[in-house]
Amino acid sequence: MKLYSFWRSLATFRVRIALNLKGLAPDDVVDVDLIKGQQCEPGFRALNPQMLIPALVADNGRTLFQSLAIIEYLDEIRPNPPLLPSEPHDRARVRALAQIVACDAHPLMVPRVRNFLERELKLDEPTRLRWIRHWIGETLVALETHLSRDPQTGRYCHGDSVTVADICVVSHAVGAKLFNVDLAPYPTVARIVDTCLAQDAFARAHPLKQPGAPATVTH
Ligand SMILES: N[C@@H](CCC(=O)N[C@@H](CS)C(=O)NCC(=O)O)C(=O)O
Repeated sequence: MKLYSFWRSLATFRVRIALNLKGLAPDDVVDVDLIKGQQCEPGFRALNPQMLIPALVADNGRTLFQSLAIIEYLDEIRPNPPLLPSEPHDRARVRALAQIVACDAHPLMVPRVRNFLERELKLDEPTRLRWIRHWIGETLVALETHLSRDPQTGRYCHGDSVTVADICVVSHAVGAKLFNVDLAPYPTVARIVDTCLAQDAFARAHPLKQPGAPATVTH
């Protein structure tokens, strides 16, 4: 397997966590520098016309894209430990929590959106940061409300086993920290995130642990 990755990419962070949980290691990790705009270069564009990472070239040579699709693929080829519960209603809840992050929140803070706010709409940096922190906060409120009131929340987002919901919630919380958003007002989210990040599979996948990452980030 070959993973196209960048230290700061939260979507690739999700895939790295899933690979670690499954005990899978890509043979090759190719750096796509999002700050330099390498995702838009012809070579990568040919691989993923959407010009986004992650992309995963599977052992059969076929290219997979979209983090949630890649994670479900990994779950299907390597079913243990499972990243989705077995009962349909539970699966829907886990997928819904994951999609709050991956489908609704994350797209509002990716480089292409931030670049558009800066270059086309001419928004200054404080205003762009306000945009990002607003959507991070709205998402944390939604996650905290769902997780704190639902008896199905356990040690993790759903019961006492890690699921794709935890992978996504951790990616959002780590993104929040990169943008200096305090998690203290969201105690259930913070507890689950701390529990996950205490595990090697999550900790090793952290953006700041990847090659090329700076020691600290302010936003
Ligand atoms: N929904 C996609 C999002 C992928 C995505 O937006 N990736 C970001 C990095 S986290 C990216 O490659 N951005 C490049 C850009 O915005 O130009 C997924 O979950 O894989």
